Amino acid sequence: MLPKPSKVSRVITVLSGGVGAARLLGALSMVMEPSEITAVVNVGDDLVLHGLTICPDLDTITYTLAGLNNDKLSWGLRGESWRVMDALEDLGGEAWFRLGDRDLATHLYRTQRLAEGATKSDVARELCEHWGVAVRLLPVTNDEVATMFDTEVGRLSFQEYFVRHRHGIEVSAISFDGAERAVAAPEVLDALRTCSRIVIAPSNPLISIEPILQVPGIRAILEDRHADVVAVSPIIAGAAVKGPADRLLAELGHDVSCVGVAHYYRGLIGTLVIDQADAELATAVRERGINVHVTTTIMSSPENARRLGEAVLS
Ligand code: FO1
Repeated sequence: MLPKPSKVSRVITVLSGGVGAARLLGALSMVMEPSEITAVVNVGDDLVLHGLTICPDLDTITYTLAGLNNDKLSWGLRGESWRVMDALEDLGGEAWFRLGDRDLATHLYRTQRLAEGATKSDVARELCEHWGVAVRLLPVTNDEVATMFDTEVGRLSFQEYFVRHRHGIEVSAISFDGAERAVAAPEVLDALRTCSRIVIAPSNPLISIEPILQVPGIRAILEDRHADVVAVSPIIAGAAVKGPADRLLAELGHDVSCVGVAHYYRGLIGTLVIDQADAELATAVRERGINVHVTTTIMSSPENARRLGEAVLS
């Protein structure tokens, strides 16, 4: 009798937040077939504002892979105008979370489709098809998961902390409302079980990756497959490339280094990709039973991005 065909395919699955993940997915698309990449995307930053459902991480990735992202802001669309927000501000409306005129069309479209009974997964697929994005984007769940911050000024939603307070206030705890009841979206668990490699993007471990891990079933798959899991450290030389990862790690008692990242992901990863600037920390990571790959992890040029993509696949 012939042996059963292996279920493992060549595809890779990337646990993804916003900007760092978008860049890594772009880098991976340079070195492998984009259609063989699945991104499982955080929805803990999502919000409903002006009656519109906004999914920042899904949109940042879609816009970036479509070549439409606003490089200057690192969110939203390039060539954007702000007439609606300016008019809203003029009326005294809520304008702290800036939605560009063209970006608004995405949120109008999503909200209409959700009202018709579509899911966030459906909308992500439709937007990718529209803009020719071949990477498969899967929101981790179609249920509501809200990342919440206990802070010195009270309990805040993600965007209140991140945008309204410019992530400049002290955080004492982070929680994920709804996560324990959430059901992984169609294809998510299957993608994680059957891919040849799972990658954790250089996104914020505490607020971009953790809400994905909190959805029932996901952490267990990573634990089971940890030898096949590669993470890219978002901390380089003791600082975050972007955003508040360094500040939050320190405030919540974690070591602000790639060793701290290795410790945070203990039991979940087999390999950590760290930056050359942290080469001397490789031994400390290895002592935690994790393989280390040292390379340039800042994707500041297409050559660097390609090298990181190759490192993640090697
Ligand atoms: N970030 C800001 O700093 N200010 C904003 O006004 C803002 C608006 C915004 C609108 C749509 C969108 O998809 C993202 C937006 N972001 C904005 C980025 C977002 O707050 C964060 O970068 C992510 O949630 C963190 O990954």
